[in-house]
Amino acid sequence: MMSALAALYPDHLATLTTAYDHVLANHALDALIISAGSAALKNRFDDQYRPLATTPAFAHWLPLPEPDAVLVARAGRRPLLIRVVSDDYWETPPACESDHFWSGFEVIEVRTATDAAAHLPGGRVAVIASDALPFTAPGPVNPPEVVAAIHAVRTRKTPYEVGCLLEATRRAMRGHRTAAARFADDAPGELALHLAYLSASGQDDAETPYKNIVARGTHAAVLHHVHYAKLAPPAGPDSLLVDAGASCLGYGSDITRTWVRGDGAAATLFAALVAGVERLQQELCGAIAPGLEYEALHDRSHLLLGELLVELGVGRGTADELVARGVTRALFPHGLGHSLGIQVHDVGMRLRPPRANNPFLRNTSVIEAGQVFTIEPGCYFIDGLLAPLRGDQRAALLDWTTVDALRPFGGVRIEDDVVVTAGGMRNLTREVWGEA
Ligand SMILES: [Mn+2]
Repeated sequence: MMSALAALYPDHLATLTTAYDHVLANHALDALIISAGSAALKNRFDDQYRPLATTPAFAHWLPLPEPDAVLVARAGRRPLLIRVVSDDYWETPPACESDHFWSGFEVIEVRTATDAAAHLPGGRVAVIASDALPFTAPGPVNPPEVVAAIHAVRTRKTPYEVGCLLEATRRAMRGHRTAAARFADDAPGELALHLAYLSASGQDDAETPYKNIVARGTHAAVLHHVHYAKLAPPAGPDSLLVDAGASCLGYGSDITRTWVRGDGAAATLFAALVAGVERLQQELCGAIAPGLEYEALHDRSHLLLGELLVELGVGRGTADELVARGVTRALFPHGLGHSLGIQVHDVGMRLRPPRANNPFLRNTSVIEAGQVFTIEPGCYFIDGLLAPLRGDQRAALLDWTTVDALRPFGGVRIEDDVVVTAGGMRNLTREVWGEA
């Protein structure tokens, strides 16, 4: 796997060098200085540090998780990497998973973070940094127009980046399969399921691209449920929602699956809801094509959910009515998806705000080949969002007996990661699911 990624890396580096050369030329710069970031104290009274969260622009160039490293992108020249190599007998930076990238850089080693300053170029430079620099910046820090330009570069993934995301997907899928099997088998508490996921996907908690969401029953109605119950709930009909990814060389996958246990009318209906959301999720994936507005796909997901609710007897009236009167938005209050890459909510694809009725939509771009994003429709029974509907004229648009029967299951979300191609899309998640 690593050798296949290593083979793709030179082209990634060449693409990035060319793209940065354009950014430098367009902004009258000779060089861009990108700081990897420093380890941050947990709080000012503590002497423990959080793990380094590498500046994403740095991670775009190379997967080196080293505090205080500095990358210098220079017009028409090989990039320069300044490393801080000290004799620290307390700790070492995490080992790199692969060493395929070294030959792409001119490397200088210094003893302290402040020593890096002596090797920085002067002249027309700008600095990209996610926190305080250990030296005086030789140019403006994070000028917005330059930040926007390098974010735009990140929206078109290279084959190397897609390869990293595919491997991150494989790792996550091992975790998802294991969590699903444990749920079907002895159904332990959320904490045990989370730990089983970490073990099967081969990562420590701090290495996951985002905090795993592991939610059973009503907890699945908490969109970001990360405070895991330590005990299993009492036996009975039950659901499990796992929204979890894995990392590979700085890139993260983001996958959600929902499972049901038990029989009986309510569990059977919830299983039909899960199957229905999965079906509409697949229909949305199939509709992806360059030139389409992502927000149009989001709007379409509401119409499809409206149809599903009517079909299952949860909704009354027509799908159009359920959408127009905000019922689907009470049941599915988040965005259809977001850009994915080095950051789980990656940059550059929300250049304009969404319409007012899609306030949490993180992707408002026109779909283009090379983009990677998630498609993650859901349907949840969230008391705080249902209460206003129960209390006004819209109450007639839901079958409340059915809603109350489904409430103990919390909700469903199905999420895949897709790469846009010239003719449509490649679904990394389903591809890996099919490999097993
Ligand atoms: Mn997501």
